[in-house]
Amino acid sequence: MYAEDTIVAPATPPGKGAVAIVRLSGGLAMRIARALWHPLGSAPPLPRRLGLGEIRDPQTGAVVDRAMCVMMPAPASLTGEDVVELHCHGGPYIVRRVVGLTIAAGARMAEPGEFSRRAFLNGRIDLTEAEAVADLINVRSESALQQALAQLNGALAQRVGQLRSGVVAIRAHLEAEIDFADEGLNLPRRKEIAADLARLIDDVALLHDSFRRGRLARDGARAAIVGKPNVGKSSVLNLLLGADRAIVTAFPGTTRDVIEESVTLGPWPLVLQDTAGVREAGDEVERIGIGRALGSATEADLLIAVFDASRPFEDDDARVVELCRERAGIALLNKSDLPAVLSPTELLDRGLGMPVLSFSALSAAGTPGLRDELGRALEALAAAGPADGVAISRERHREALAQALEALGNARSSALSGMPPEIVAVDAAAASQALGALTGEVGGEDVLDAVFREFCIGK
Ligand SMILES: Nc1nc2c(ncn2[C@@H]2O[C@H](COP(=O)(O)OP(=O)(O)OP(=O)(O)O)[C@@H](O)[C@H]2O)c(=O)[nH]1
Ligand SMILES: [Mg+2]
Repeated sequence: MYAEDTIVAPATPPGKGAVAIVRLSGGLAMRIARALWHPLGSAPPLPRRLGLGEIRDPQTGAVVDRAMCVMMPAPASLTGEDVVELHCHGGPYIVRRVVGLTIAAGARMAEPGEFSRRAFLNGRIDLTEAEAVADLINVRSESALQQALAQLNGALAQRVGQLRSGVVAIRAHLEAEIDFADEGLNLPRRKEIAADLARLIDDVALLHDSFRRGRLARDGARAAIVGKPNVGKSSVLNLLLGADRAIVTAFPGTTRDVIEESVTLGPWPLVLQDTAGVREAGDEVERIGIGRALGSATEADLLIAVFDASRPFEDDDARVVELCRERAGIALLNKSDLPAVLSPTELLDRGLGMPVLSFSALSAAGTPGLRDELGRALEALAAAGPADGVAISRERHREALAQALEALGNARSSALSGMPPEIVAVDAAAASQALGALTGEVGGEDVLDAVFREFCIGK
């Protein structure tokens, strides 16, 4: 990839629409635009102002489209380079034709994420802001939107910057020691530095632990619906979805595989998983399905455990109670429209540690209560992390913070055990490096490749 190339790509999705935007960035962008686009009326438009004109094929002079054009000169543009947007009529043929003309005039097709990558390389945005752009486009809920917007506004970058300044202050302290002390750190200084490191470790750990909330806001929590066969798990899924997604029959062992669907609960996205009924017996297919059900239950953030109020408690129910031990979630005592045999008290006596809700998937009785309980459970999951709401949402962020934590921990033990200040400084430098990698201040091409790979062409 050569930054001096002028790149072009449609900025709008393929297909028909009212308007399609073809975007150019690079040193030739303005020249290419002037060769193709001719303003209607007298003067060419001012920078950053839309003007109406015609796009013409420079070879033949034939009009290709009537289109608006906006020129955004460097450096105050999306990418930090000269940027031009041609707002054409939104038909796939027109877009192909206009892109073709720009390429004939010297542009080349952009690679996925190349506009954002250039914005990053030219210092317009940091890596976390670039990731926020990708997140914004994939948003499916209010919580994901707010999280992506905060990150786009630099909330995460600022927090990481603060942590990094903390490390820099400690390093400065150490440098002074290295310059002026000839034998190791003196005791009061050492304790002071260790205390500073301990405070910093707490702050980094808080941000590290916000991953769960960040992921929850971005991707949603997963709730597995578990229970023995025929208790009404698939009926509960269908009820929450408001659609006949899973097959429901009177035969135990109907659901064989994990069925996954997304819903939103207030601001939160929630992925519901209907699973095979857990029991000892069954054929090979059912046993595989039960294996998957148990896997889902282990991985899920929440469990919705379903029991049949019209049937006595059995060994298979006991397995479900066991599955719910120490887990967040809610238990449904389903089929409460039928004469009751199993009571909430008995479930609690049998060792179930979750709130129990009397429910009927048939009559929908208890649905508002279930939604409330799930909402509360999601809020509780989301409560971890810094109080100001800054949260990390990607494995990449978590790894960088884990590395910083490890390095700071090492620095602290070195300081406490009276190691020479140079040794402490090496660990502090590693922590600073890890934090810098998070925002992209430090790092190689491989990090950038990994971040921008998930972008589509035109972003
Ligand atoms: N009376 C009554 N019947 C229900 C209720 N919920 C589900 N059923 C019935 O119970 C039977 C089993 O329902 P499913 O939703 O398929 O149960 P499941 O737990 O998914 O069963 P498996 O997939 O076999 O594990 C069906 O005949 C449903 O119509 C309820 O609240 N009341
Ligand atoms: Mg089922």
